[in-house]
Amino acid sequence: MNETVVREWFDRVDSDKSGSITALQLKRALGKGNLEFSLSVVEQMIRMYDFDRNGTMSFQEFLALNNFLLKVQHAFSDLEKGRGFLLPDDVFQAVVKIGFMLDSPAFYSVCESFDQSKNGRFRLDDFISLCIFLQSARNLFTSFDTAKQGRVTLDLNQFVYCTANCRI
Ligand SMILES: [Ca+2]
Repeated sequence: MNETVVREWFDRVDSDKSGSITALQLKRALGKGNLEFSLSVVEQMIRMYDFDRNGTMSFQEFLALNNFLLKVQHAFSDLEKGRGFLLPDDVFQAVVKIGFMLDSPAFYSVCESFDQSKNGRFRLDDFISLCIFLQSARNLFTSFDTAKQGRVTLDLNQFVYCTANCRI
């Protein structure tokens, strides 16, 4: 998708022509593309790339979000094999493709929490929600891992802050 196409989409979603997209506008637009997310998932999407932290998406911020969503959608389509859903093993391969290396306990807990219908089948919106969670967790982790050692020490307040920010 080139920038002009994204610009046109952005302008359509920005129905009140304010120059930025709100969570509700984005939720409606994704719903038209058959992607149904709860408002809290859409808010989390915005938080990931809301660089100026004003709660809405400017076009530049939206470009970054769009790149992430495209990467996630490609990983999904590479592995769904025409079924329209991924099985847990496919989800594992797909998240590796996107750049997340998780061990089994971490991977299976994430799978369990995003398997909305509890049948081991991940549709595109489940998979996107799962990836949004992982990306948000990584962003938060990175913000605490200031020494870049792949390890952080948190006190209870920081731990509560992290879990509250990742909950979707
Ligand atoms: Ca913003």
